[in-house]
Amino acid sequence: MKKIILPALVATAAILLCTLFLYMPFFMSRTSDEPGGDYGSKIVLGFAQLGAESEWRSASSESVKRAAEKYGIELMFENAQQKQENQIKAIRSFIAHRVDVIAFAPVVETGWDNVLIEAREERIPVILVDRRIQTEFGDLYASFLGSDFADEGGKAGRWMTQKFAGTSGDVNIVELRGTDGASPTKGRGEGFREAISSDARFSIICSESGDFMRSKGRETMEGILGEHHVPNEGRRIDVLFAHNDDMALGAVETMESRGIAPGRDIVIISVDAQRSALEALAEGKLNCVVECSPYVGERLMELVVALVSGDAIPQAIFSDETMFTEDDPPESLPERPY
Ligand code: GZL
Repeated sequence: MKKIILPALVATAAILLCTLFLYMPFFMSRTSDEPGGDYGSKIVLGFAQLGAESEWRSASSESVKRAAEKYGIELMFENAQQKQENQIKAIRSFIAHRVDVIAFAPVVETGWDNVLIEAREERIPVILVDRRIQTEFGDLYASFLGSDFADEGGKAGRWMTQKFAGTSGDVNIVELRGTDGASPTKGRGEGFREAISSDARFSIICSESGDFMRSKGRETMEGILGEHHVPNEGRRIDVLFAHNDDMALGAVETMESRGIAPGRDIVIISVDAQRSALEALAEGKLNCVVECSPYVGERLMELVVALVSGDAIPQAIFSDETMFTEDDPPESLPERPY
């Protein structure tokens, strides 16, 4: 009897094992038809945010966190307080944790090759969010998801030339730059200069960095006004171009403290179009606000899922953006979700 049962048991076990190995990939698969579906084991995304320097940055972080929740993706989130060494440390910790994908907003363009080569060697794909990097290697990141900064600067410059069309005399411009070495600072500055280059009346008489921060925008504008805006001595600022809302609103505070009417005595153009800037636009304190969208969280999660599923993704994805001006009725300005 034993001679029959034992071989039958062994044969049954062998058939079961073969079946299990045959269907194993289906049990291990992470893909799911719907976002937030059950991927089997959760996808883990490491996100190295650059800081919390502005209203825009806070909205960007909120967008990523909400989207990770919605897509059922486990998020390891680090805030680098605007220090590159902290972002590099965070990326290294993600590599050590063997996350599925790394995403980060590079605080500056250079100095990323070594840590991204480490990620490549561990075969962990990287997505650049918001800001770009300079590298001679063509395979250090899978995609860039963000804005066309030169186009944003160009929109600001073209609006200004239209604003002063039909007037005569020089137009003195001061610029509050973002963080030096950051891709939005470079792009917006270049785009703005290109747009105004055809008319010699326009000159940028002063450019200083406010590091995308409201406090630094306020402090920096104090010095600029003291040196360049003394109308009874013939020194006048006609336009402020601020690379983001927070610096523009800091400058507005300084102007008001000195009896200068922002948006009337000095035309003010800013970039981001976050809630506070749209409110200031409606109050007539800003004249033009170019949109830069921070709400890329869901798009990012779609890219993460695609990468983990082995699907190809685009090299670069740009946000659709517009511009709001003093001519827009306040009630037409968009609500910001956060
Ligand atoms: C632009 C982003 C900039 C915002 C600022 O994509 O990197 O950084 O314009 C933010 O508000 O600080």
